[in-house]
Amino acid sequence: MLLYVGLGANIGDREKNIKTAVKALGERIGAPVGCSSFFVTRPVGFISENMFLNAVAVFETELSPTELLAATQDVERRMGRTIKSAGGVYTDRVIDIDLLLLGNTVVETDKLILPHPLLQERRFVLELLHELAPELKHPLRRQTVTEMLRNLNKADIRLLSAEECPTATEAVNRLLPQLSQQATPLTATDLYRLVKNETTYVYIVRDETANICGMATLCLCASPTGVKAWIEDVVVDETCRERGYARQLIETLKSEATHLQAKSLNLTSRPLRTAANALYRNAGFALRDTNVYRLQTDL
Ligand code: PH2
Ligand code: MG
Ligand code: MG
Repeated sequence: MLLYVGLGANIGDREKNIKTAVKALGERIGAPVGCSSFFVTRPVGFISENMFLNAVAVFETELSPTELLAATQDVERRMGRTIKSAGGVYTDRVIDIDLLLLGNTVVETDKLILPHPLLQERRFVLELLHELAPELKHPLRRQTVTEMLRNLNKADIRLLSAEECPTATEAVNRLLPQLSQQATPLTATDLYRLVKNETTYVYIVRDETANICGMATLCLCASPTGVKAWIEDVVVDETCRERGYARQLIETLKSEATHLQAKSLNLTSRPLRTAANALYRNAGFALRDTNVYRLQTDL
């Protein structure tokens, strides 16, 4: 049966640790038949300055779930993994070996759960599993790895509330330089004033771990010919690209503008921003045949 194993290390020679573990497992449980690339990932679920190196490997094995657990734990111990977790809190580790999937096996004891119960929530597992087996099905959820990854890529997009301003300021200030080199940092009070402004709506994008990784602003502009909505300051953090967040953000803004009864939804984008422009066109925005004038001062 095919066994998918998640490997992680965040101290020592991380690459060597993972390679040693794959080799040791191969000798104990059966031949390795594939290994993903190695990814550097931020620690998830605990705070540490030591980044992880993660990989997923697949083995052909005849062993039972219990035998597999004993084998992986033995390899971890031999490699110097002493503490599993301190009082339920994750700790730095030279190696962590997790049993992810064993064919269609479903097991639930107090020692072992298969498939791995957090599989569908962990990007550092799904992205790597996706390299090896995009169409592999989760025996209980009946979803493929591609589908689980798509679920993970669903951004949480909501209006920024006044209460969130103090904690969101730092993240917003990380995004601003990606919008414009001239952008000056905001204080929590600046952000609070924006949020309190009745014609300004600040939307925040959060990933699956609730990290702020994007934003956009909808500005309502009322005039005698109706309310026009303008999209301003669309940005998705460079570390979170290729997850479709920008597209989801624009779709949210479209539906919000409709709810706010705006007569039109407008945005400007420089011609050289080809990726952004393609995204806007795909979202139904058309280039307007109009001249845009801007006063040549520092106003
Ligand atoms: N493993 C954990 C907890 N957090 N974060 C990353 N990035 N990679 C891991 O392998 C990992 C983690 C518990 O096993
Ligand atoms: Mg783990
Ligand atoms: Mg583990």
